[in-house]
Amino acid sequence: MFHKILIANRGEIACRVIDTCRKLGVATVAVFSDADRTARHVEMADEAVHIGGPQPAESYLRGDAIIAAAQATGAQAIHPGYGFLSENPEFVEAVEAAGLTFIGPSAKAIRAMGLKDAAKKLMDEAGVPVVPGYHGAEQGDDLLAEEAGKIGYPVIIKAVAGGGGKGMRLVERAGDFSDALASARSEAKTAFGNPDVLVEKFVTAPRHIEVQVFGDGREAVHLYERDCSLQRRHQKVIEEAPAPGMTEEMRAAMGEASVRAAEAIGYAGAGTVEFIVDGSDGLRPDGFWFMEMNTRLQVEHPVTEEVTGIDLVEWQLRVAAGEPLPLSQTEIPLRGHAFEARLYAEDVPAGFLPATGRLAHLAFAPECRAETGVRTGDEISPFYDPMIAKLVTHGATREIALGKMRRALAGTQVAGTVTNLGFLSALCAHEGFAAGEVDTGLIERDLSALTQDDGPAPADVALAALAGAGLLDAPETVTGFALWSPLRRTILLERAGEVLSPVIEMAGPEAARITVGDVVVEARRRPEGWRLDGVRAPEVAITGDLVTVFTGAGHGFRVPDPLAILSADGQGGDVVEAPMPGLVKAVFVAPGDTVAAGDRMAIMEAMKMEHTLTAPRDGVVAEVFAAEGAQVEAHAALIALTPEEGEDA
Ligand code: MV4
Repeated sequence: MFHKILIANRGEIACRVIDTCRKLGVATVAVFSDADRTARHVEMADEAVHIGGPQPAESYLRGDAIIAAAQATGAQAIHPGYGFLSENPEFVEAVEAAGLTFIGPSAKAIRAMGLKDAAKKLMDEAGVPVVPGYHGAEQGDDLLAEEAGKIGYPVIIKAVAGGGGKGMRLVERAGDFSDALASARSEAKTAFGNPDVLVEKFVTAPRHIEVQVFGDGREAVHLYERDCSLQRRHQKVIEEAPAPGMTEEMRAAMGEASVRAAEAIGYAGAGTVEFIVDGSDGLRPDGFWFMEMNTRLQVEHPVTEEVTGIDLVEWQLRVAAGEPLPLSQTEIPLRGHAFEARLYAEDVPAGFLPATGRLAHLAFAPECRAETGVRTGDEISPFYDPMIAKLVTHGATREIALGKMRRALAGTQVAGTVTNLGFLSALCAHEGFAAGEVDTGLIERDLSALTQDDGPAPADVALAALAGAGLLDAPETVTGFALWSPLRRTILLERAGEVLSPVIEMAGPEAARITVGDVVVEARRRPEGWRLDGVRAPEVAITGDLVTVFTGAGHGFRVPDPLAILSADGQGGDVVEAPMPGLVKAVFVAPGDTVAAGDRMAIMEAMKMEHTLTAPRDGVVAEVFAAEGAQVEAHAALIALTPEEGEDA
């Protein structure tokens, strides 16, 4: 085994590799960009080397700087993680030329699978099922139409240079072929600078099922399948193992085909053989076709680890260090079911746009294995993938593992950025998904229901108001309210560009009525915390001026300083504040009252002296923030006047 390795990656996968290195007694070297100086993977590694600027091209894609870091630190091998340099054959050659070990397949194996067309041909020759189709260089209109007829409709036209769905056209009948061909070609030309297409039999109700393989350079084994059909715009959202509806017969057929694929290219290390599966009529042993092979450890590898009990990173290191495959095919177990949900900082209502922000609070539930590269206080920056964590659950049955995922999602707390947590929860509550009816069209079909955002309920706003008023803590520490008399106070909360103004009316220290719009929420304090309309309040994080209520995907509210709001336009004379901490003895005005400059508005008592607070100018009282009997802090806003008009500078 190696005594020290370098991890040429960042984020959760770098942390994941370091975890296994620790378990194996292998020392670790992290590399980091300017944006990652204090990142979790840097903290976890034994040593860390700075390799450049925040853009990937300036750091994590700089093979030369990474190899130099390995040499300078005495690392014997480089683990590439996924993405970045993981499938770059020139990097593999450079690593080997430097006398180091690349923890992954050979440059030759990566090249064999890198060219999608050549890979299909190779697989066909190795006896791996490939979708029937035409992949020739001749691109004449008539020839392509004739080939489509031979394949049999429906067919799919794909850009040869494509991937990810660009330049793809489904053609249902011969009469539509020439129009579809023209538009696929023009899209391919625009997107890839290459108008060439291929034609394939269209697989209806496609499912994405992939097989984990492991080779030692000569022989290979498989570690069963993962179903990654729950995708949105070719991005995986939830993965699981095993595939719902998989039969022993089909699993054996897919496993054997995948082992043939790996052995055909002398594969070493962890790889994944991706298949497209016809899910229109159950799973059949003759209904799967090779799509491509990924020559790296994949994001979703943990579901395979959960159902096999095998640490795939450990296997990667052992095989790269020259050990034989740790288990033979028949020794590899398959037990229970596992799910992985990808938690992203993204704005779902805005069309799943990547989001950024500082994670003011981050906590995971005990039901899941959370793979993450960030912790509370870290920034989701615009430079990298905005994944916050992968949440992984395992159970004896699919139902149990899914139930654990629902609870894991409900117990996940993220403050400081929007996330796809609500979307993931909606997916896990989807009846079809629960029944195992997964296919690549599920998310698009039910998108509006899955992305419906009801926003916070009145009880959530009420709880945020209590938090904003400093009333979540024990009564002894409460300021601003007398313990014995009903008091009224308006709390300003900002959410999604809107200002909410719930009103709290205290009825002693143990009870409050909170008015949110036209809804009244009854709150009672119990030894274990507040109850709202009889229901135990969810958890709340208070981080600076941000209050996050953890219901659904979490609802964040800014609690602006009333002074800041009211003085934002230079109207500093609008608010009467407490000159010192003390008791509000009397308030003489109410909202709507007209006052003249110098009028007595309230009396405060502090240090056994009375202070009279007067109106700073002529005006109308807008709001009374603290009432008689209230204990207030210095500079607490007590009374606001309606801002004057026509005074814009
Ligand atoms: C297909 C197909 C149906 N029949 N090929 C989409 C992107 C590219 N990687 C391959 N894709 C597809 N190829 C044939 N012959 C349906 C898709 C497809 C898809 C495949 C896997 C996962 C999600 C998908 C979503 C839409 C379409």
